[in-house]
Amino acid sequence: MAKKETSKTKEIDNLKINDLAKNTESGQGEFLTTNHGLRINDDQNSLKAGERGATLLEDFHFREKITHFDHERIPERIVHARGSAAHGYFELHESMSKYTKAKFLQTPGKQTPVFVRFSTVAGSRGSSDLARDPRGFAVKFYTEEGNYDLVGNNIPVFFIQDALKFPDLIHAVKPEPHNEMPQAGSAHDTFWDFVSLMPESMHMIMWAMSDRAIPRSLRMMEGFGIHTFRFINENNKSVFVKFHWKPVLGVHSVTWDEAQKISGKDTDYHRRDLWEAIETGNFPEWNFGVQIVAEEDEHKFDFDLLDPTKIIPEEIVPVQIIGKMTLNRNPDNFFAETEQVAFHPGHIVSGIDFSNDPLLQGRLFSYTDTQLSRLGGPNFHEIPINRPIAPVHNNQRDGIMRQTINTGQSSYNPNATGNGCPFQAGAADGGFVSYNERIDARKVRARSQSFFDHFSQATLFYNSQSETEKNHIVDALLFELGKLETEAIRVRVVGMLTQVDKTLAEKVAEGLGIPVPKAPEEPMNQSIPADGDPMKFQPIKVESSLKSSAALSMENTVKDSIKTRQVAILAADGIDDISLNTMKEALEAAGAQTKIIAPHLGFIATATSKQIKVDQSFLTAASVLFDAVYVPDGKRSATALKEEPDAIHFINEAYKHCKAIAADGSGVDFIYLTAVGVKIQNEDKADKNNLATGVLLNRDSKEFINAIAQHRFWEREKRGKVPA
Ligand code: HDD
Repeated sequence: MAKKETSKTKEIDNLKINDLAKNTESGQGEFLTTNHGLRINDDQNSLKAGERGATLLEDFHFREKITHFDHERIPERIVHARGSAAHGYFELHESMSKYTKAKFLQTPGKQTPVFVRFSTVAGSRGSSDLARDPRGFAVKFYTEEGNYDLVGNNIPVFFIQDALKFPDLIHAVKPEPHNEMPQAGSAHDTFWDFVSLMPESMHMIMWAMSDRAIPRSLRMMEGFGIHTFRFINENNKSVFVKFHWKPVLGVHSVTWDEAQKISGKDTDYHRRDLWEAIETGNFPEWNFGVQIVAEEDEHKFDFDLLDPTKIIPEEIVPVQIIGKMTLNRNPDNFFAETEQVAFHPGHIVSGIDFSNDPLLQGRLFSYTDTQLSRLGGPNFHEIPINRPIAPVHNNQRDGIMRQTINTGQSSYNPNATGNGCPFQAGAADGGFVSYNERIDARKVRARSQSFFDHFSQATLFYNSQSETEKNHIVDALLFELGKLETEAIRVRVVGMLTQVDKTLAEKVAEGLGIPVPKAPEEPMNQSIPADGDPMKFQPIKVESSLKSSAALSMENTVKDSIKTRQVAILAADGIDDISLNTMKEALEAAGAQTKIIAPHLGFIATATSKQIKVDQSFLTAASVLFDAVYVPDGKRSATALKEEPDAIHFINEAYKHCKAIAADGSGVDFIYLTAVGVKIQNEDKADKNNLATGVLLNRDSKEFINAIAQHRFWEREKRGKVPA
């Protein structure tokens, strides 16, 4: 395989990596010292009063080492605690100067360093990567004008419309307070109780119950800024903008059965996948897109642009691709970088501004506030991963763990003692000026009537799904609601589903064994002011002008590549050399990664007695960790595999999860032994070697590559699964 660019090669150009270098430390070739620089002579034994005596208080090395250890942990993030991150750069391809004066969006070819952290929302730091959950997609651009953070998710809408409800949402979804269960899961009473009383969550629920909430890889999911933001140009003219990240490898997910099994087989599945892709030079890439809406068009949609439970369908406002982000370097130190990075939607640069989306407005308070307890004080901006590459000069001083040594007499403004420095910057010098939006309003605790359509886009999303995707939503709802202890919550949720789609509600009701509730007559929205008219706060029924949107279905994603796909090759002694090597080479040439899985570790001997290194045994490998499986020819090998129940299970499970399977020669005999073999011989005979089933009984690498690129053969779900 050609040697690829390594994860370290771009760092020369990356200003942020150069900046971090000031703080990196390696003990290579150095003496062990205390934190104060004294060389340590014995790090094995504490200082004692005699060999068998008590430890002496005098032992400063012992005290320093243990004290530091005792304080190594910091509070995990209140949400998004579980995450993985990487460095990279964003390259602009289309100038946005017409819309924004943000410097990093002016000149095509301009590269801006980024640090990106992906996360799940509900689970703790050590929870499984494969929880059903939205994924955080937080990007810190280190621009020459200061840090710009785009703190989004892989789902373009949110559960709630007003940030005041965020603590309620999170309390509901986190493990229940009395028994701290379940970990990293929404399938419990408090979450669905909340949802059933918050009709505005229904659109997000559709996404969260779809396979989008269980991505195949962090590299294969979209990202969204969610809120409507503003761009502002040199002439102070503003447009509304929504941000999109579109993965070059397409949007792909696993199935829920797989997700649950992966959680047991490899809790770090996504973290490992991201890390390994970067280490092997398969740098993850996303196209960056914008949807631009002229200010005068603010009210032309059948939803409110300020409502974070709504998308602007791409059919109505197309996504314009303006650049690409590439992640090409893993962090050196998880804690220093991934754990200590502090994102904030309020970190913006001139040329970008907020809208009045009430969710965004509330977020602007929360993110700095949370860092105070998480990172311990107001100087978290000095932590290397957080400090901008733009210079920082102001009159903020002191505080716990202050690093900067501010010189001079003055720390206030205006001042004469410091010659008036640091100066305020005029707009021409890049000084940030808030968009001078005209506001003429009463101070009220209220919500606009334009926010009360809670179902039309939930319906739009559901209608846009393929049949398989719809079935998976039904299954997910059945799983989640099936875990509830309180029947009344199930009934309320299904009542809500009747507002989204009648058939969906019927299928879920049937699976739960309950009658389909009538459309709810009770007031559904609980946030009714005591003196308000309840009818004013009821969801409004709106027909979406769009019946379906192709961009919402993962079926329509790009399926033209098998780059970084993991292919298991099941083998044992006696494997046929040509059958193994031709397929392996073809797959690797197409960018896939192959692993030899055999009954034991070490080496196996081919039919011509060549020694082949085994990558994993059946003990540590599992089909759920692979995208496809190949069984090469080789009589003895096939006979040995037949004796291996795990090998048989491997095939059955890969089939159950609709993955591409190929076998050659005696490998086919082995396949025939499995439940898959019985099935294809009985039912799918006509489809043998047909792409509809994705089981290829030959060694045609082209066909196999094409099959893997299809990601999954959902057709099989209709034919009935095999036991696995
Ligand atoms: Fe948030 C973290 C994304 C609403 C309060 N949020 C956090 C992270 C992401 C998001 C990706 C992790 C950042 C990282 O990797 O460090 N949050 C969102 C999105 C939202 C959203 C896409 C809705 C559109 N968040 C939201 C609201 C509030 C918060 C309404 C509070 C009013 N979020 C926080 C927080 C966190 C956070 C408590 C926890 C850790 C942190 O900020 O740094 O402040």
